[in-house]
Amino acid sequence: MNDLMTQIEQNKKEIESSVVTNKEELEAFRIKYLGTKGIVKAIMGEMKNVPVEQKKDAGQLLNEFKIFTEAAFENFSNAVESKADQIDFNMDLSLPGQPINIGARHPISIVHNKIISIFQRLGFSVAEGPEIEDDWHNFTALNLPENHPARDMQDTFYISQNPDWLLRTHTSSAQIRAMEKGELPLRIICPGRVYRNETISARAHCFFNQVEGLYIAENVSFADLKQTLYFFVKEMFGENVKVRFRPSYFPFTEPSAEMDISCLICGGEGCSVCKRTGWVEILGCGMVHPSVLDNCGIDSKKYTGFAFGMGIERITMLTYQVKDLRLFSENDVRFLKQFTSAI
Ligand code: 2U9
Repeated sequence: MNDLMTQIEQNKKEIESSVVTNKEELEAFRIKYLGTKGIVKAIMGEMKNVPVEQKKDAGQLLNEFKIFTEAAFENFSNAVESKADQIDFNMDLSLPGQPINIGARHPISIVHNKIISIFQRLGFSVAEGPEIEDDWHNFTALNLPENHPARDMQDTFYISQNPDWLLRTHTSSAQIRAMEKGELPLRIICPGRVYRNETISARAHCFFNQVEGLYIAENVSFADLKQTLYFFVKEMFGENVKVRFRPSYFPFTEPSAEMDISCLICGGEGCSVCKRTGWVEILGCGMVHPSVLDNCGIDSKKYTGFAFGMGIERITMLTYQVKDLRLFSENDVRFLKQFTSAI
């Protein structure tokens, strides 16, 4: 036991006077004292020679020594690390730094920003709403009452705690909320993520992004709608792109139309992208249905309005020739780093 105490005391003194200034010395210290063949282990091995009645005291002494040695190692280690952090004033500061990978904006964000900036120049402001909606704002207020057949095409996900809650199928719900505030005239665009209960494929996903627009004032006409969308197309796709409107049906607009642009790939000659028609559909639009205005407390005798909606993924696919929708949400950097934007 006395022998053990002497050994511990000697080693403690030695540790206290040790000098560790760099990583090599730190490692040498660790091996000497804390390694598998180190002094702490060796002294512990001598426990077997200690008489039984002294084993408890000896064990305590040994444990204290182990903690003392480990603490010393920790202190030396911290000192060496902080020294490594210090600036080396002899280094050449004129050398180029390590390149920083700054990444790239997501193609959906690039197109989203471009669409928004075009409409902002026309006086539209951005309005947002919740992604978890209630039945009224997503369907009923938009002339889609319960059991309306058009609900079938917009099947979505419901929240089990409350059958009235769902994931919005379009950003029209945000527009309903803006209309309910009653501040007229209203000129807004609503970008955002929307959801549909679809089987995922190259052409469909359970979520995508939309930009919808709404202009309500006195004497707003279909001519205003057409001019606004002409301006958008020219700014978005260039001066030479042609536009056509086809009659359509949406429960929330009357009359309704779909707008096509001349194919960006073949210029209207016919190719695989436009399925040899020379035209590609880019958005839906129409005059806001009077019932929708009335549902939001707006006098449909005094006010009229137009609305339009487009899928950002669709516009992005056309702009960048992306053939598979799933690429936008897979987060594969090899795909994402190919897009550049000034915005
Ligand atoms: C209010 C009233 C009317 C918005 C409109 C469309 C036509 C349309 C689709 C385009 C592709 C949805 O993303 S998509 O699948 N949208 O065709 N959207 S009119 O009409 C509104 C909106 C708000 C209060």
